[in-house]
Amino acid sequence: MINRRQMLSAGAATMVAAGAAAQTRFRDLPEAASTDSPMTQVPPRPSVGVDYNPVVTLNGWSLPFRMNGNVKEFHLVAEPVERIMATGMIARLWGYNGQSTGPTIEAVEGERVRIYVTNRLPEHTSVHWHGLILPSGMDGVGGLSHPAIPPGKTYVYEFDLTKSGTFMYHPHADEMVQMAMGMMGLFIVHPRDPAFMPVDRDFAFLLAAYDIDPGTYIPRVAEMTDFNMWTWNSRIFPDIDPLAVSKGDRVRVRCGNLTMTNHPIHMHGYDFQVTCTDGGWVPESARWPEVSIDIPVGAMRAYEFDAVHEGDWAIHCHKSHHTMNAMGHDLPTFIGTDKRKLTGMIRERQPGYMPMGTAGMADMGMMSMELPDNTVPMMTGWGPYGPLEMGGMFSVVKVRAGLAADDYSDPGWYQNPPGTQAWEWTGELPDHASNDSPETRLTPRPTRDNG
Ligand SMILES: [Cu+2]
Repeated sequence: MINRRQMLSAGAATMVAAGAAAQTRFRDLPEAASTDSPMTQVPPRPSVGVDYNPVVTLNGWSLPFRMNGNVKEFHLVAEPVERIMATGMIARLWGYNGQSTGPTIEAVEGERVRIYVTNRLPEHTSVHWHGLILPSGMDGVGGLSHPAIPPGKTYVYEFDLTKSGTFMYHPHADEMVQMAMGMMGLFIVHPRDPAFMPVDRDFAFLLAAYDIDPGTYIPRVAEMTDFNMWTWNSRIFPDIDPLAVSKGDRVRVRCGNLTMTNHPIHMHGYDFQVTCTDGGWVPESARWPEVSIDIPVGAMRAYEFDAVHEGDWAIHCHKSHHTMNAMGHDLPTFIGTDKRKLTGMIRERQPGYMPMGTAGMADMGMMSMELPDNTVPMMTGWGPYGPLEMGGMFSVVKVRAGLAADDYSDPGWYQNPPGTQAWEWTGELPDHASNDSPETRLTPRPTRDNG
């Protein structure tokens, strides 16, 4: 393997072939691909190396690679980036290759990878390959595994991918600041046997939380708990792309959590099973059905389902303040109050003032309030029938018949077949039962009158 002196000199000079098994042709750095687009970029199937069905990173992309002999080479660049979190909101973050979150690294079980990491940050960094089994010196804990990568330098990580699965990467140097600034990415290792756990669509995203005050651009990096931007791949609803699925597809959704709290991800319309964690594949006998899957801090979960139910199905974090965008939490509750007198007094000074929150907070989703620069409404997003009153960690799984295999574009809103949508009742209402007693009551068995 690489010794420390080689590691330190790898930035300026080219790497000497590391390890007996590695064959190299190129002696220069692989090109560092970059993108300034926050849109989902569906990766092409690999044209060299072992074939696999690429992962689709929501509002993200996969890092191009080159085969250097039998080694798959990548070039990650840690650098300041601008991320459009949603229309009207830019975050000045740190990321990789032009974006936060960073590009997804995809490779195949059994391959050797060589990952060049160039540090264009103003401070040192490192890359920890979360969940991967590798030599201690490649583990990326600055100061423990190797010296942290100084600004301007390039280090090389090289290891064999001993198992397939769902992993991620992030710095392990000034970790609190660098992750609060958006430094993270997915690392997917496909099985060498294409017949093992095949799926038709394979989606992936990382949960990341930021604290960006309205009107500002840079996250408050010392925040511990009170975040206001709950993102998937550093995007917030309504600008998280939908998950377009063709009816009948076998679908996998992979999700990793690099925030400071857990996120119960709930998907409507289906039950599903967790098939993979960052520890490996879950044996079939150990899986159980779920409709919400809690993603613990610093963990990954992948679940699978057969897309047999057509429709538009919400997928979201079930902590309801995580499906909100920037909001003040110090709001008094006005539900049930009569603000008419107060409204009159305020309107004397500010004509057109509208009281809000007296019937709930849904009116905030209906109104277009004047906002400071560079922020987004707390709840937003419109569906075909009105405001969704959602932000943050929310998207829609859109299952449609007959989508082409490589078509991930938004198919628009689902047209519910006649007779399959809730409707307004305008007839006479039957009596409704009511109960003001706190005591447990046994419900009588239904009486049958059909003989
Ligand atoms: Cu959440």
